[in-house]
Amino acid sequence: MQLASELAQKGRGHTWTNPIVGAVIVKGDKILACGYHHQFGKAHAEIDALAQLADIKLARGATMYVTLEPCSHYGKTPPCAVKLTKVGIARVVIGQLDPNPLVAGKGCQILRHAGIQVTVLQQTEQLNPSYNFFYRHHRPLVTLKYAMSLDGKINAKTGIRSKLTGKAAYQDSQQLRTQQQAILIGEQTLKVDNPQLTVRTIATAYPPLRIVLVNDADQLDLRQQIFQTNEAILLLSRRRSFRQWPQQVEIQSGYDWSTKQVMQLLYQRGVQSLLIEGGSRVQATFLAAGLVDRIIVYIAPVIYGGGGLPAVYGEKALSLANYQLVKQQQLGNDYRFELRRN
Ligand code: AOF
Ligand code: ZN
Repeated sequence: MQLASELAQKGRGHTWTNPIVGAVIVKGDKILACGYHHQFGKAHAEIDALAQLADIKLARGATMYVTLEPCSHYGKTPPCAVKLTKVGIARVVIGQLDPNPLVAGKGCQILRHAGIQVTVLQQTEQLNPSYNFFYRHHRPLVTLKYAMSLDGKINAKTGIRSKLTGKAAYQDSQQLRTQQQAILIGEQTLKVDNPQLTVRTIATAYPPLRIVLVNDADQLDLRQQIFQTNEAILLLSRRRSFRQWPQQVEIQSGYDWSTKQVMQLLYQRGVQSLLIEGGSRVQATFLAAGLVDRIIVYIAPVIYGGGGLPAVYGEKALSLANYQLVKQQQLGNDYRFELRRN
């Protein structure tokens, strides 16, 4: 299973909206074949492993270790569970059950029904945290990320962009973006920071969808940097929009866009992970709504003193009692803290 998990990792970044999955075929103490899910729409890990066998007859009586329950449905590909019964696999060891309701236990049923011995371990959940979260909670896994000064400010003066952190933290935040299917910011951050919200330093097959929450989209300045790149943008505007938008922009207007509405929309679209990147009020709103699952904070060794906005700016104090500090590290001259909800 350890080897199957390592194989699964090779597909990381190429399989969305599908999970990463690895599979190993074993007989006695011999490894006969290894496989993984290479890319969305392509063969599943089980089928990839079977294809690596020198002869398909070798599958008869063999054991397959697979990091996720074999599928039971006709999707982009036919059901793997059925295939395993046909080639005569004798035993399947499964890393985790598939939370996707299309499968969810039905894969195991098909295998057991055909007389295959099935063992389910709970060892591979950490391979696909947002995939699992999405199907269990019916919303994306939400990460909040911000950089702040030693005195908890995001800028030196309200209304200006301040460069807080160094190169290593920048590279780390680019890496973080590659793992997200969507990035969300508020209107103030769009205006003040004028960000691109793209992944620039790392090649990525699926650039995150860029989401901006605004009051009146028709008042936005189309010269802002976000509109100068081709990656998809989703504008969620409270006021109705009548404007002609550039082709990479999708507009949804005429709703309040409560945090709940945003989550519902993203769930409907199959967005499994969301990164919130500012500003202070948006962050406070999502935190207060109990919708933040991970918090990543970079702390830069500066003190802004009087001016500037606090990193989280809401009405009331928020308890982080059910969060745990899972990682702390130094990145250049900055510090990075990561908290997760229990
Ligand atoms: C994968 N790769 O190795 C396994 C998957 O549309 P399809 O046919 O590709 O089906 C996607 C679903 O199949 C996926 O959500 C998951 O439930 C199941 N298993 N998917 O992409 C794999 N084993
Ligand atoms: Zn499958």
